[in-house]
Amino acid sequence: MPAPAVRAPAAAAARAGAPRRSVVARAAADAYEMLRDRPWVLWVGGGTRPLAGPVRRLAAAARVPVMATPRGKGVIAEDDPSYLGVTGFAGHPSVLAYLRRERPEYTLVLGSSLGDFGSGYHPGYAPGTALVHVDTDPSVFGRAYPDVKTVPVAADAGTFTDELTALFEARPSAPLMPQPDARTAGEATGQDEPIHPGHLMDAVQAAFVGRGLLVMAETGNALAWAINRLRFTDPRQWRAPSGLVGSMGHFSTGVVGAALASGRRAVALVGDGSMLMLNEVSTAVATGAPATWVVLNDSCYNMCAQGVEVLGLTNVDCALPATDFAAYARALGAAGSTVRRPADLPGALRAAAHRPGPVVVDVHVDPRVGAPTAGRNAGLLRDSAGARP
Ligand SMILES: Cc1ncc(C[n+]2csc(CCOP(=O)(O)OP(=O)(O)O)c2C)c(N)n1
Repeated sequence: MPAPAVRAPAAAAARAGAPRRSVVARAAADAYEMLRDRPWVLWVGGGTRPLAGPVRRLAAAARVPVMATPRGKGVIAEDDPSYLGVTGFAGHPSVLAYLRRERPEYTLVLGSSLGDFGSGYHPGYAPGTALVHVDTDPSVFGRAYPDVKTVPVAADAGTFTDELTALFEARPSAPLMPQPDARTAGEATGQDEPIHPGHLMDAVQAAFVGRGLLVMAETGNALAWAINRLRFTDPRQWRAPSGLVGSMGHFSTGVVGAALASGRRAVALVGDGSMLMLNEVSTAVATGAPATWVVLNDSCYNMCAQGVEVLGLTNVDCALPATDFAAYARALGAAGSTVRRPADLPGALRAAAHRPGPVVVDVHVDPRVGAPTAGRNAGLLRDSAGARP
């Protein structure tokens, strides 16, 4: 069947502000006509974190594969067969491979501005015909992919999703895209010392993820490893900074507020540089907050060290003095433990999960292992010649 022409957006739907439900319904009907018998994928971002239920219903009704930005992890359960993987910063190369192979004509974007963090502006995420981009902020339309047709829908993602789902549920269609490949678990890590950061993430997954706890990862290699390696089935259990410019110190402090607000243990995965820059261990001791810091201790601002090496820059000093964060924690009145051997990780993390107050787990990780930021660094090289939004 020939592809339908890309329609102009319902004019009223492209207006700023909150359009009436009937206007959103019309925009959803237009999108349905566009998507119903063409190959397409769904791309969800952090804005859909409160909409996991409706987004999952849409994905099931439309039988469409779903990819997520780093902040959208868990909106579709990361073990769901329809899940493609993570896009953008520290995302999965398997997503790009799938899109290259299957060539969707359309991509429906919900809850993401498709910024540097979510897309890296990688051309491989762009569909063949058009992006259907739903956002309450019209300034995001066309920004990431100015050369790709965008059908803008200025609407609340939740309302739009419900309207579109109802249409797909009324007329179930056959899947038009093949099921994603099973995502590989990531590079094998072994039991060597110092600890492979991927191995640490596997231990974090086993100790903390899926137990109703909030896990947050700080800017730096901790963030890259967490995005790439951890698998969430609930977006409420995962927080990433809201942009690549996320400030160090964001979660090494914020974990205390998160623990106090939720009344449950919150876990921050942080670099030693972040921990030295800013932390609130003392506040956690004062308040009894059940906060956990898992420190990726590599005596280095390693995201910078690995980045400048790829970019061919020299004379950038990223080294940090060795620091004993377990001793530091104890000096402040918190519990602290040091882990150097992979075999000791599960026990140390389990103990941290069950202690009542603040805990710092100081994990000596191997600084030589490249973080999964090759795509990001390649993007920096690719874009260095041209202006980006
Ligand atoms: C306040 C602040 N300063 C500088 C940066 C730039 N920056 C991003 S990651 C990073 C290095 C992080 O080092 P560390 O916390 O030790 O983590 P690692 O990458 O070594 O795991 C720096 C300096 C930033 N994001 N925020």
